[in-house]
Amino acid sequence: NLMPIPQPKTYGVLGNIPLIDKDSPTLSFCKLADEYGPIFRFEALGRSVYIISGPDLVADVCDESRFDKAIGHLLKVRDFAGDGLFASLTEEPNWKKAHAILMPSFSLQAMKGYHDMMVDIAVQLVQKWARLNPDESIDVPDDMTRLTLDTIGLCGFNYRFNSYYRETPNPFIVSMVRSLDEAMHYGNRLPIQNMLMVKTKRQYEQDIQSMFSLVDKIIAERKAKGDQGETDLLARMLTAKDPETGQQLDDQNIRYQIITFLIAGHETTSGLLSFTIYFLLKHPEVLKKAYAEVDEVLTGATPTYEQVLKLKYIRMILNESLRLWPTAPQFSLFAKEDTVIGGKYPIKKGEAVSIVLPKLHRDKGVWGDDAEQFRPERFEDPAKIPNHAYKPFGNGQRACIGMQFALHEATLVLGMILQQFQLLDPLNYQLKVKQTLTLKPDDFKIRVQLRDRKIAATHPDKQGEDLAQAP
Ligand code: FDE
Repeated sequence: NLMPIPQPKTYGVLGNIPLIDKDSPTLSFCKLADEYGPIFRFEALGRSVYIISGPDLVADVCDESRFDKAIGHLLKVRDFAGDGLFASLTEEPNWKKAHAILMPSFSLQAMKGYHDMMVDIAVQLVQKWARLNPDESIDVPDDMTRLTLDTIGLCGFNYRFNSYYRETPNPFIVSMVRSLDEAMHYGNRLPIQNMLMVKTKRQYEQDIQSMFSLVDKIIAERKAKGDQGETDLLARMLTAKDPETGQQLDDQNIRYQIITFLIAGHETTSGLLSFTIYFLLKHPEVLKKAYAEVDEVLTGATPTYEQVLKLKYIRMILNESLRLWPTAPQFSLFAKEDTVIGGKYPIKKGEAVSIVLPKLHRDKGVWGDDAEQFRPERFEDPAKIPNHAYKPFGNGQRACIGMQFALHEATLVLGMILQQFQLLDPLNYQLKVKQTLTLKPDDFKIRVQLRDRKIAATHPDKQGEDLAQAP
């Protein structure tokens, strides 16, 4: 009862490449899935991958005894993220070591230690918005990227990117975004095309060097300063030992981890916040409930750690936003042995599958006929969440280590925004999704109005001030 796996039509050596929009591969895969179903074969320049979006198939490939994370699509990213957590194979020694060393830094408990730093950066966003003139609009993804970059910089390495003090993105980010973009496009070009793109290649190499030099400087400065009781990720990476081997991370790996956290920790979370604001703008009934919760829970000038945990409805809104627009929209696995999935599709040892989340997350069979609708109430009862049709943070041991971090940060920031502002949509924004490696609403602008003009936000709060002056 084995079934052949369908494949769209091919174009010579290019295989199926002409069928996808190179600037937005995931959305192209979703469209192809409408046509070819929950599994189809995709061929590109002699490589092939099965694109999967059906819940029963996903349940099978998420069985860690049969499948493990694949990195074929991340080979270029390894030029700058090396064998850091995100781009390494599970069997590489540095994955296991870094995973063991860094897990405690990302536990729910550990968020308590980051909370004040997250507030410090969120206050900067709120103050910027509070000081805008009524006719000035906000580029939401831009300001969210400032926020998430500055947050991971401060919590991770006690480094201030100070993105709210600059008009254009930090040069580090320009390099990072350009390298990621090149890494995404590289694999879909013919080798001869890549060879001819001399300028692009030179720029790419320069970008990587400039990322390395900033990060190496951060590491060297910390080492020179010596241990002064810092509790950030960097301190942990420099001192903690892997409980199993007793070994520490080496300097090159620490560099890769820092770049990894900057990549993984900022684009994804800023996309999440941007899509969420979009959904709130377009769903007044949800927004009303969100205001009610925020007004009940957030009683002080800035939220406490405990208050953030009480913002249950905000959490549900974020979950629902990650369902419809999972900002890390795809992840890949390979078969450890020959196997069969969904009871009928044969996958050979070493073959790769890739899960397209936006399609999986809208499966009507699992989510119901209103699967396309934004309805946070779906997440009311955690027991009712269909786990194999909801994977915004990936799967198993290779799932997102930053999940608690991203959710605490996003809940906190949304809470603070709603506490202070009325959201306005004077341009009646129509969603256009843009893909880099992650998804974001493109060219998304809003306006805001202070809900209460005498609010604390216009006066820097004491706590924020103290932090800003901390050594
Ligand atoms: C990871 C991750 C994932 C998986 C991928 C694969 O498998 O390939 C996913 C899906 C994700 N992640 C998602 C997400 C979303 C959001 C919002 C986030 N994410 C966020 C964040 C933050 C931070 C810091 C992070 N994140 C990080 C990370 C890392 C490091 C990783 C890797 C892990 C391992 O070990 O592998 C991830 N993340 Fe995330």
